[in-house]
Amino acid sequence: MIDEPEEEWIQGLKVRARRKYAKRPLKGRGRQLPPAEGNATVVEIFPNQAAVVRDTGRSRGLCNYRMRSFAFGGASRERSPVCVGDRVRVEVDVIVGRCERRNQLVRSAPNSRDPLLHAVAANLDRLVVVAAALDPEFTPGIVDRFLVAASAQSIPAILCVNKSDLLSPGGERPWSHYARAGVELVEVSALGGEGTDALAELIRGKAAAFCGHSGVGKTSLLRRLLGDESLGRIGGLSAATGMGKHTTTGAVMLPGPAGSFWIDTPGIMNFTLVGVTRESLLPHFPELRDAAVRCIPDCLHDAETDCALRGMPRHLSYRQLLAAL
Ligand SMILES: Nc1nc2c(ncn2[C@@H]2O[C@H](COP(=O)(O)OP(=O)(O)OP(=O)(O)O)[C@@H](O)[C@H]2O)c(=O)[nH]1
Ligand SMILES: [Mg+2]
Ligand SMILES: [Zn+2]
Repeated sequence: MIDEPEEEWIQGLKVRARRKYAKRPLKGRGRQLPPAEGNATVVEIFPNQAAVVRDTGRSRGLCNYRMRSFAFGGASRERSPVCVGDRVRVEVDVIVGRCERRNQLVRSAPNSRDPLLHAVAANLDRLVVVAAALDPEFTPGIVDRFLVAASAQSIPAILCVNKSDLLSPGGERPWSHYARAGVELVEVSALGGEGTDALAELIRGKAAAFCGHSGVGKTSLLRRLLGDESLGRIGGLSAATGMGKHTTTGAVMLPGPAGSFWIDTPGIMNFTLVGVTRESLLPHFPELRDAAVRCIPDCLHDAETDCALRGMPRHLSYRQLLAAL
């Protein structure tokens, strides 16, 4: 067989190429810096470069990374050495190290066999889960997934229902039960400005990321909150699917009032639930956890007909996540 060695040779090349470019920590090099050593915050990522804002000023500057000084997340390879919200150490326009993260939101890549860890944002004080009242339709499953991702990283979440202008008076509000479950809930309209002052107050002075499906109005909201009509790009909805068009393509951190840093993110389907197992899922639904103490012995709170959680608003979301874990 003559083509076998050739194939091996090609495979060898591929393996070597993969080894060369795989972003694994080099032995003995790379460690995450303690937070006190950071002197800048990453605000946007570009290929091989990052925009940062230094602690000494508020203007953006572009930096390269010194690849070899980075520590990467253990066994998994990372898509980029830093993400938006990262605290870094900058020396003469070069990022020489990344500080330990307080928390991070990692995007899931369900179709990839050897997924790269893709952190969307790190070091957040709040996660603003944006949904639309209509156009696109309010989908509780995805909202709950975002809320669980935030809870698993100990990031207090706010559920922000946008496009309240599209609601008819007295119309149904399939999100009203979230307030009863203890979730901070605001109804806003980026279009008319209703409710946006209340939202601004909740995230004033904080690092807050806006996440949610494409087309729910994250960029429109940030334009309104920051009073900057030129910020980012706004997309319509696809006439064919009624869904957003993935207008925002990368996360970007925008300086706001009183030292706020607000992050616009691309419309993504969901975040990976890092560290959440079937056994540890329930506490991320506090109202279900509380009801579960009244439940039948050894109940999995899944399909059991006598389960005390049956009929509660988020039980279906819980069961869907349970099945996916
Ligand atoms: N009626 C109404 N439409 C809105 C409102 N906010 C945003 N829109 C519209 O919704 C569409 C999507 O807005 P974007 O701000 O681009 O949505 P996004 O969440 O940033 O979308 P991606 O960047 O794709 O994730 C645009 O056509 C906006 O004009 C609102 O409060 N009311
Ligand atoms: Mg956008
Ligand atoms: Zn039960």
